[in-house]
Amino acid sequence: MGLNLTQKILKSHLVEGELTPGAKIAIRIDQTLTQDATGTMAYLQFEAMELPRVKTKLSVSYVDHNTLQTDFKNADDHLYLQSVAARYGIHFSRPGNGICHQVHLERFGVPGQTLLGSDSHTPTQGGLGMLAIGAGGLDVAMAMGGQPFELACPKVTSIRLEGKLQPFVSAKDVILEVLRVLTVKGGVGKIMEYTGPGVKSLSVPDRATITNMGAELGATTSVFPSDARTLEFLKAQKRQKVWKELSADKDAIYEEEIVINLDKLEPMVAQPHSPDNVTEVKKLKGVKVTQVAIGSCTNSSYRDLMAVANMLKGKTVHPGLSLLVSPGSKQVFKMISDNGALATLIEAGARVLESACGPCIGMGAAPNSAGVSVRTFNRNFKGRSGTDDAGVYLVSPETAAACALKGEIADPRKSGVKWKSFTIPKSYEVNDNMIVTPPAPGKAAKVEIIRGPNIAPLPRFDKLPGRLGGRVLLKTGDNITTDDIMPAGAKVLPLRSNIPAISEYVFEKVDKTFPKRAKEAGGGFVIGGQNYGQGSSREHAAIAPKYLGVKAVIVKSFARIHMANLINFGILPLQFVNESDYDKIEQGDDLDIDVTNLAGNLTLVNKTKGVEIPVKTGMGGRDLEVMKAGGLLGYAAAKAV
Ligand code: MIC
Ligand code: SF4
Repeated sequence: MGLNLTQKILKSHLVEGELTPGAKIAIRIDQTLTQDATGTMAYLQFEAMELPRVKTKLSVSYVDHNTLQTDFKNADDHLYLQSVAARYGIHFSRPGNGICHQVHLERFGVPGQTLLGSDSHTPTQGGLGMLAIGAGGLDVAMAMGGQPFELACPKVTSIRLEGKLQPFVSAKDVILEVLRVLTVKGGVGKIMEYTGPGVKSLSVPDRATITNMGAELGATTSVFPSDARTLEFLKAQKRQKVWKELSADKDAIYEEEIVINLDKLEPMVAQPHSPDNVTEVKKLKGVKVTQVAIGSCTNSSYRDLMAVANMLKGKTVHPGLSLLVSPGSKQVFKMISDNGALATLIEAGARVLESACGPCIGMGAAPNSAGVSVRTFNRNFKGRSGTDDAGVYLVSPETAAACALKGEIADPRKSGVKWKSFTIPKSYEVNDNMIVTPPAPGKAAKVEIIRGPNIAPLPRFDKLPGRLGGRVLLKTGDNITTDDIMPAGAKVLPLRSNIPAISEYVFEKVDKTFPKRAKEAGGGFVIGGQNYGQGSSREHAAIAPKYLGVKAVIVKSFARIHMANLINFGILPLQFVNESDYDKIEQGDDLDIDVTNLAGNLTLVNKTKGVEIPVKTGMGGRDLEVMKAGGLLGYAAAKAV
C-alpha cells in the first residue's frame, strides 16, 4: 500500500508509536521557530532546562508581534530575546526583518523536514513541503532541548485541486472555500494534504497562503508536495541546495477527500466574526468599507503586494476609507521599493506600516466604532482588531484592492483593471543582514542575558492533588478563542513575559470580573462548548488562568494546541462523555471530582444540582504523567532527578 506525503514525512521522523490515526506518536523535530509574544516564555522555559545550547538543526527567534514600543516593555523583551538567542545558539531575526512565517519561508524552510513553532500559523511552511506544526512555547522549548514532539497521529485529508485559478481569484479564495466547506473545527485531528493536477498551477507563496490559513480549520497542519514550483522558489531565494522532490505515492490512501475546482472558484470573503463564515464577494457587493488592511503572514508576500500595486496604479483610494499596507518581510519591502510598486501604493494613498504583524494582532490601526474593515488576514474574531464593535471581513489581496478603490465590498473582476498574471522573479533580493547568526559555543557561553524589569520569573505550580473542588467561575458557549481567554492587542501583549500582570486580563472580553472572582473564590472551574481554545498557540491562555487558580476546564471538545497547553501547565482538561450534560452545570455551581485515576471515565459531582456527570480526560501516554506532576516543567524536573 502506498504512502501519502504526510505519512512519509512522519515515518522518517517517527521516534515512538505507530502511524495509526488517533494513536500517540512522537516525532523528531529538525527546526524550531518562536516569535516575540510567545518566545519570551519559551526561552525562560528553555533556560530552566539548564542546557548549554539548542539541539535542533536550526532554531530561529523572530521579533514581529510586539513592535509597537509605547514604553520600555517590548524593547526590554527584544533585548532579552536577542541575548538569549546568542547565548543558546539560536538565529535572531531582528525587529524590522519581517513576519516570522514569511521570513522563514524565504530563508529557512526545508522540504521534508519538521518544524515546531510557537505560533499557530507555523504550518505556513507546508507550502514548501515541510511538516510544520504550531505548539505552545513549552513544547517548542522541549524541542529545542532535543526532545521529540508528542501528538495524536492525525488523519490525512486529501484536498484535491482541479483546474487553474481564473484572473483576480487567488490562493486566499481557495482556503476560504475550504473553510466554508469544513468550518473552524473541520480540521481537528487532521493534516490537510494538497493533491491533484491543480497543485502545479500554484507558486510557493500561493501555497503558503493556503497552508497558513489551514490553521483556522483547527488542523494539525497542511502540506503541499515539493516539486518543480518549489525548486523555482528556492532557486530564486538562492537556496536550491535544500530542495528535494517529495510527493505522495500514486496509490496513497487518504481518510477523506475534498475536491476543489479552481476554474470555478469565485472571490470569497469571511464575514464577521469567524473565518468560516464564508460567502462569495459578489453577495456582499455594496457594503460600505471604512478600512482596508493588506498584510499579515497570510497575504504579504511580494506576489501579493505586486497584485495590489497593479490594481492601484494611477488611482486613488476611496475617500471614505483608510488603506494600510504592511509588507511581510524586509525582502518584500526592499523589492517593492526598488521596482516602484511602493511608490505606486504611496501615490494611491496607502499608509505604509513596518514589516510586522501590526493590525492583525491589534497592534495599532484599530478600526472606527462600528467600522467595517476588510483585511487580507486570517482571523476576524470579535474585538481582535482592537475595536469591539467593528466588523472584520477577510479577503484576498485582489479583493482588498478592489474594495479600497470602491469604498465598498467589491468584486475584483469588476474593477476594470487589466489582469496581470504573476511569475516568481528569477531571483529575490537576498540580504540576511537583519538575521543575527549565533556565536560559536565557546563565545556563546560568555554572552550575558539581558533581563529588563518586564521579564518576570516563571511561576511554579504544585502537583495535581487527588481531588479537585470549587465553584464554576464561568460557563461559555462553542468556539471560544484564545483571544477570548487571553486577549492580545497593544495594551496586553507587552505583558507576555509577566504572568502576574497579564493574568489581570483573563477573559476580559467575555467577563471583566473573572480575574477578581477567580482569586476571591480561590480558583475553580471553567465550562465550555465545542472547539474550546481555537486560534492562537499562546500558552498564556493556560498559564494565566492557572495562575488565577483555574483547576479544570470541562468542555464538549478542545482545540488541539490549547488542550496541550492546559496539560503543560497543569490545568486538567475534561470532556463530557455525553455532550448534553453540558446543560447540567451552571455558572456558580459547586463541583467536586476525584482525580486519583485519570485514565477512563471520571465522575464529576455537581453538588449544587445533586447530579453525577461522567467526564473523561481524553489523555494518554506521557500526558497522564505530566498532568499528575502539575505540568511539563514539574514532570521534566522530576525526571531529571
Ligand atoms: C495570533 O495570530 O493570534 C498570534 C498572535 O500570532 C498567536 C500567537 C500569540 O498569541 O502570540 C498565534 O497564532 O499562535
Ligand atoms: Fe502575526 Fe497575524 Fe500571523 Fe499571528 S496571524 S503571526 S499576529 S501576522
